[in-house]
Amino acid sequence: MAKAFKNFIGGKERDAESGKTFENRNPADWSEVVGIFPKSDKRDVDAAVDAARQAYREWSLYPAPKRGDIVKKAGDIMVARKEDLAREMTREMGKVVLETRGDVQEGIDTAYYSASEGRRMFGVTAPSELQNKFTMSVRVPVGVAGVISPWNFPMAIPTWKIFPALVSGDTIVFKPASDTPKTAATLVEILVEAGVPDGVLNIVHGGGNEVGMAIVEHPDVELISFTGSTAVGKKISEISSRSLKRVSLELGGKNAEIVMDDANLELALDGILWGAFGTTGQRCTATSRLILHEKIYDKFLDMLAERASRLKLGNGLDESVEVGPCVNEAQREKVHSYTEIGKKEGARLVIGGEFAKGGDLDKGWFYKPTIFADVTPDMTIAREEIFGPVLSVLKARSMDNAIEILNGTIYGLSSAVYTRNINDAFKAIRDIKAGITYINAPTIGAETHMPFGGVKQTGNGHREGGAGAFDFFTEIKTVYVDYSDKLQRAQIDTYRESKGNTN
Ligand code: UN1
Repeated sequence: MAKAFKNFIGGKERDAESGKTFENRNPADWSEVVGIFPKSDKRDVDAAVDAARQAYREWSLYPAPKRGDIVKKAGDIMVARKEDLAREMTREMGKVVLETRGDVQEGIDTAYYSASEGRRMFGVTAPSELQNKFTMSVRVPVGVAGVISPWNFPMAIPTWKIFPALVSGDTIVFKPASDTPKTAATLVEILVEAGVPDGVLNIVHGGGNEVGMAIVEHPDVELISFTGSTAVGKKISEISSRSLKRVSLELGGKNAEIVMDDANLELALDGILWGAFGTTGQRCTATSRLILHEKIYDKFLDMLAERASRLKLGNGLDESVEVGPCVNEAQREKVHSYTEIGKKEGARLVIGGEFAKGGDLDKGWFYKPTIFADVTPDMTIAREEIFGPVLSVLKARSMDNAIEILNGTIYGLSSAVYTRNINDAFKAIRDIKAGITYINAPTIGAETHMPFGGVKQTGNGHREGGAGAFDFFTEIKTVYVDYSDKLQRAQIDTYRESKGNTN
C-alpha cells in the first residue's frame, strides 16, 4: 500500500479540507502507485497563507546569515540522502537515475549558493551630496511568496525558488506539480529537519486550477514565482496585474542548436543527442530544433539518425537506460499529436514517430526518439514547444541565415552554436535573441550560480539562479541618515551651503 502524504501547514500535517486525495503513479510502470496526496482547494490555500503570514514577522527578523545556515544544513541533508532522493524521483517522474542525481545535485548547489548569499545580499552605499548625511540601500524581505513549480525538475526548480526566498526572509506557500508531489514533500521534510520554523514553509498539494490559482488570487500573497507553460504564465500575469503583485515567470522554449560546416561534428552530435533526448526532451532548455549548415546537412543527419535510433529506452532505475518515459499519458498523446502534425505539414520523418512498445515498455508512457528532417520555419513543429523527444531539423546557408532561423520564434530561453570560427561564434553571441547561449556545448546544463531565464514569451524579464534571484525575493529600501542637526534640502541646499561647493 502506497504511503498517504498530507499537506504541511503551520508546522502541522493536514488532510485536504475536501477530504479528497489523488494518486501519483510511476510513468515507467503505471501499475505502481508512488504515493497518495491530498486534493486541496482554496480553503487549504487560505489556511496556508494565514500560517505564512503569521510566521512572517519573526522569520523576517532572523539575521540573513542565520537563515542561510538553515538552508546550508538542508543542503548537507540532501548530500547525505542524494542517492535515495534520486531513485525516488526516477520512480516518480521517469527520468533516468543519472539525471535525477543531477537534479538533486542542482538543489544542493542552490542550497550552498543561497546560504552563502545570506552573508552578502549586498546593498549600495554612496556618498551623500550633503555634508553630515549618510546614504545606503538595504535589502528587506517582501512577505509571503507563492511558489508554483513544474514536474520536470522536481527538486532543482523548487530549490531555485524556495532557498533564495527563505534566505531573503520571505515565508512560503508551495504548490508543486501534481505529477511530482513526493519529491516536493521530501524537500519540505528536509527543510523542517534543517530547522525551518513552523509556518515559514507550507505545502499545499493539488491541481493548478484549484490550488495554484487560489495562491495567485490571494490578496495576502505578495510574490508569485512560477515555472510552467506560457499559456498559464499569461493567465497568472493577468490576474496578478490587478493587484500589481510581483511575478517571476519561467515559461516555454523552442531552443535551437546551430551546427556549422566547420564544427567538430562528433562533438556537435554528442551535444544534440544530450540536448534533444536527455530528460526525454522534457526540459524548458531542451533542444527541439537543429539548424544544420547545408554543406554538412545530409552527412550529419545520417550520423544523428544512426546514433539516436540506438538510444536505449526503459525504466530509468536501470543504469544502462538512456531515455525514460514521458511523464504521463496526456503528455505522450500531446507528443504524438505533433508527430501527426509534422507528417501532415510535409516534414520528413527520419526515425521514431510512434509509441515505444514491447516487454516492459508496455507498462509505461514511452515514446521513440523522433527526428523530422526538411522542416521549414513556418511549420508547426518548428514553432511550438513539444516538450518531448521530438527534434525538428532545418537547413541554413550561412551563420547569418542560421541565426535568423533560430530567432524566428516567440520564445528565447536557450541556444547553442557549434563552430570553430571565432568570428562566427561572437557574431552569434551578439545576435541570438535568447537568455542563454552556449558555444560548443548543448542547450541544456545551466549552472545554478549564473542567471537563468529567457527573453520574449519565455518569461517576464526576471532571472532565477545567482544573485539575481535575490532581486526578486527582496525589496530594496533606500536609507538616508542626516546627522547635521539641521534641515538640509537635497537639490536645493546642495549647491548653496555645503562647504566645498562653489556654485
Ligand atoms: C528546465 O528545464 O526548466 O539548464 C530547467 C538545464 C537545467 C535546468 C533546466 N540546469 O538544462
